[in-house]
Amino acid sequence: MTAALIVIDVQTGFCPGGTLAVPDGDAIVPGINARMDAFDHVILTQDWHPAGHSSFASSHAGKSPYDVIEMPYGPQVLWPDHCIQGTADAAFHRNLNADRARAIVRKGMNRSVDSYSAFFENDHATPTGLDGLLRTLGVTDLTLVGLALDFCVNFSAVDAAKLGYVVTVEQALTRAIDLGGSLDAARTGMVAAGVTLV
Ligand code: VGL
Ligand code: ZN
Repeated sequence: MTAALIVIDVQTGFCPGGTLAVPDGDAIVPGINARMDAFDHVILTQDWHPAGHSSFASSHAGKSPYDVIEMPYGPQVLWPDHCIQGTADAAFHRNLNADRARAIVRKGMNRSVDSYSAFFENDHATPTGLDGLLRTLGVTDLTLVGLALDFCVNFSAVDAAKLGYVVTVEQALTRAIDLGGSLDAARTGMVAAGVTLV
């Protein structure tokens, strides 16, 4: 058994004061740092959008943040502008121990497709490369933590289970956005996919 800790999007933009702040998002940082030494590998993901990204409400005339639109790949929640490449908002939380990371996987760089999952863009087809990295490292078991539980952690956990990994989400080291029942739906979907929620 080879285990990796996958730390999802623990970035300034998703913490209080950020552009898409998850309530209490920064509270999980010390606990995540403390968990790192228990794993063979630590991987960080980073939401990394170009300005004008299609997931931003500001890119769609007449739309507001949290409206939902139909994209070629399915429904897409529109967000405030967030985590724009190279900005302070996109940086990891300043207290996250990024030095321990074997790799940083960036996602959401394709202007026309959002990417919640660490494994695939929201078209559920375009890979990020993380699966290949984990396989060549011999990783079998994944523990996911980070932000936000009902979006990027959820999509990453479900994809990981579909790819055949043994997947655990440590909920105490996550926080949720909880938009229109998204948290309950995420928990149900993760359990149905075979993810262990602790
Ligand atoms: C996320 C919304 C938009 C996340 C990223 O990290 O959960 N949510 N981009
Ligand atoms: Zn994003």
